[in-house]
Amino acid sequence: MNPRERAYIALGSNLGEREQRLAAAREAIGKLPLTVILAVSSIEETDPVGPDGQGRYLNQMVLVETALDPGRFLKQLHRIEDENGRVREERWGPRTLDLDIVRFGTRRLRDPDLRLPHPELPNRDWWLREIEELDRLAPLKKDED
Ligand code: PH2
Ligand code: MG
Ligand code: MG
Repeated sequence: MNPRERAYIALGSNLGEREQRLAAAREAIGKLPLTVILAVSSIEETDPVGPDGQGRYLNQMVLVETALDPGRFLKQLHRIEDENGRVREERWGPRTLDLDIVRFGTRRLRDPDLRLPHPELPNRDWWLREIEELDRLAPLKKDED
């Protein structure tokens, strides 16, 4: 088994029953194989970044420990998005559920379908707040990285 790594997963919804979508996502993430949820941030309502005329987002972040690799983890997130009515349309357009890997251990990846850390991390102040909150809720023990 791979060593377990800490991954920060961003949840977002700005279409339909937003709170229910986040709840469904948390539940589905909690059921992923070789994965446990370490902490869950508060939910924050944020102004949409992207095309005009879309609703505000509910955003939240989940910290997990997983032995899945990033590619397999991402596939599982896409499945959860699909099961929650996600339709892939315009970039940064409205969506029922968006699940993004923000950080995955200390990995740096520049694949076309997965970039780590997420390139938007410095531009999204709510992500920075959520990471801070998660690190407070689940501090690293000595000898973990
Ligand atoms: N996600 C996007 C595009 N715009 N805006 C907010 N406020 N929150 C998001 O999660 C978000 C966004 C695509 O990843
Ligand atoms: Mg996103
Ligand atoms: Mg996404």
